[in-house]
Amino acid sequence: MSALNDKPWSREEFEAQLRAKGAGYHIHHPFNVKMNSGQLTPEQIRGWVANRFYYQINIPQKDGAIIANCPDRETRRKWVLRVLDHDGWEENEGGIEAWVKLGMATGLSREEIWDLRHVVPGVRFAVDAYVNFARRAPWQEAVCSSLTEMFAPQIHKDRLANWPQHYAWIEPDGLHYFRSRVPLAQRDVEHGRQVTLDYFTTAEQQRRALDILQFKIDILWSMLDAIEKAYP
Ligand code: AHQ
Repeated sequence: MSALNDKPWSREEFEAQLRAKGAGYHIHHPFNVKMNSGQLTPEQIRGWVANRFYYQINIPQKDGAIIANCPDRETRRKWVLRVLDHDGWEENEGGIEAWVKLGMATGLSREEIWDLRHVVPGVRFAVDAYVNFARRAPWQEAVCSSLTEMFAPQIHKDRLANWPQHYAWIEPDGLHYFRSRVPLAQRDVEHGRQVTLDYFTTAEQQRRALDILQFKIDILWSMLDAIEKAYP
């Protein structure tokens, strides 16, 4: 495309292009489709929970990397909430502890969750790629990569709707994490969306933003590929 007619999309069209990436979101991955239709065994559910724990415990370090790279106080004041949501603070146990409780509700022990014995290489590499990207990239690019959460409320709502029916053997209290994430994801996306629409303004930058979002979508997808292969 010549530079002359390389006009940027309007904010609305740019956001629509970002949201169109949802077609590749891991909600559509065969493993997730099986999960939502009750086709997974207890061992597959436990494998997924134990592997996703590695993603969850790395989110605060990913967000800490964004904060470390961000010179803007207003942005940091908001972004720090994400660290607290996962690590907890004072008597609030946080999302990582809620994920441990999810794991224990599926029959995993606290010890085998925290010692990461079940985490497969493909999950480790995908998660490490996400954290390292956030450390190295401009903080606005790392913000953009978090926008896969535009599609997350639905995936959490699916679990809340389907697990009690299909996986009645899992203690319902264990689903607290999914319930807690829906409003938090919506709050996080509102901020990440504003930063992204404000920062990526030229046509070339907007194409870069789509590539960044695709990179993160591929991270989530490849995590399920690795889990699916490890738990046939
Ligand atoms: O539980 C999830 C979470 O805390 C986050 C943080 C956010 C980010 O900063 O990249 N993304 C994210 C996601 C969570 N859960 C995933 C799921 O399928 O349960 C979805 C994932 C995301 O869409 O990025």
